[in-house]
Amino acid sequence: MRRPSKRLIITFLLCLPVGFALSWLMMIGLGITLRAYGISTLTIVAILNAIIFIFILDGPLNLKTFEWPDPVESEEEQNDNARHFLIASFLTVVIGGGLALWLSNGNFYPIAASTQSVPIDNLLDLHFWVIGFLFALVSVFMVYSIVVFRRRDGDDGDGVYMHGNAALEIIWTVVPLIVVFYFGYLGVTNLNEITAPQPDEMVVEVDAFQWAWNFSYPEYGDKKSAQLYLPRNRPILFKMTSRDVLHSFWVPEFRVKQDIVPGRTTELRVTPNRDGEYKVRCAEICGLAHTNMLGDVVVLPPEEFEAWATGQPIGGVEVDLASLSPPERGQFIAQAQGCTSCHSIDGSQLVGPTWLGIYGREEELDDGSVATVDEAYIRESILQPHLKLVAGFGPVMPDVYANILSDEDMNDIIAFMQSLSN
Ligand code: HEC
Ligand SMILES: [Cu+2]
Repeated sequence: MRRPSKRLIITFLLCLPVGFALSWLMMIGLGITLRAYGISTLTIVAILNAIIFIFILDGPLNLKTFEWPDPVESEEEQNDNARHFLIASFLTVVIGGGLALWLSNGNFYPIAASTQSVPIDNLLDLHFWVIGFLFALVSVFMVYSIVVFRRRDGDDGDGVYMHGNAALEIIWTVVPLIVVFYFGYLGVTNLNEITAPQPDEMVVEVDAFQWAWNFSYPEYGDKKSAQLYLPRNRPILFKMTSRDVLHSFWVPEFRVKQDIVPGRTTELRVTPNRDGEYKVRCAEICGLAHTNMLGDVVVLPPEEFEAWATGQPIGGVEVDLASLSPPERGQFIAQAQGCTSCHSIDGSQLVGPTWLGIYGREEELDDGSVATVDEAYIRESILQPHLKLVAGFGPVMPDVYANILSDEDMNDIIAFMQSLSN
């Protein structure tokens, strides 16, 4: 085995600080904090980087023998090349810039309704600039070459054989490296910004299940709701749990998104800053009716939210339940609670049995017995959904309504079902 030369050892020592700097940047870029991985990991990565560095310096680049190539073209050819290069560069800038402007101003995003949207949208706009430029760089030079340097009639010659271009290779390695690190840095600082705890946060508990959402407000005596009402400009801390499988909480207008994992409480911070009605949707495919896992999100001025949270009517947003007839109220509650994403009211087959003609129906159960659908049966089906299963259906109805629906709610739902059987 050859002993390492003195030059190699000196280069290695010189490379170490560079390796350290590079590794540190890399870790920031990947969002890994030193706190989590410690200085020893950094050292190992730094030494690896230094070794890679030496291989580059000592190998293909071989600094000792590196020389800039002499131009082989005639002056006329050089002028010609410069002209082509200029035209293609000009087209790249124009097309890339145009594309970036169009992408970042083209109204491709939903309305921004939270303070967290601002840094996220800015970052995305920045990406569009890089994407526009890269797209133009590749496609303009390619299309230009295909068109301008195409084979003419009678041209049977071969192309010039070129073997590498060290200067170009260094540039197209170093420039993207810096860009990627810079974006990594932006990503970490943005993530820190949008997940930082805020003063005066209101906790809203999110209970996700196949296939609906429930929200409760510990600050308001554990008020529960199937729709997410939020006050404008108050930082919200969502504490989210799942009853069954993986779900993901996503209101596109708020931009941020967070998985909900059974057995764990995950957190998400949002400060809604724009009144309006939005939808929360599940962004993790979670079973048959995943696409129906939608909930209403209503952002209100603080006074109106206060009214809602303390059980008073709020102007124009919520239906005044008291003014409705029992079947109308039942329909409203069934929709608000997500029952109708599994139970159709028109006879079509969804995840659960249709409610058309349900009242008084002779229902065959999966143990072979037959039950008549009456008030007691319906109550039992809602309060203990898995006690008796309708033949042909699995135990997928969420076992959650016992502490959400009041006795009156259930009476209204029963009245609604009766109205579907006349
Ligand atoms: C995730 C889907 C799902 C949701 C949401 C759901 N159910 Fe069900 N439901 C089912 C399935 C599946 C069955 C049949 C199996 C069984 O009996 O549990 C069922 C059965 C029933 C039955 C018995 C039906 C029959 O024909 O015998 C009633 C009554 C009922 N659900 C009421 C409700 C009400 C009220 C709500 C809302 C508060 C609701 N369900 C929400 C899936 C769902
Ligand atoms: Cu889901």
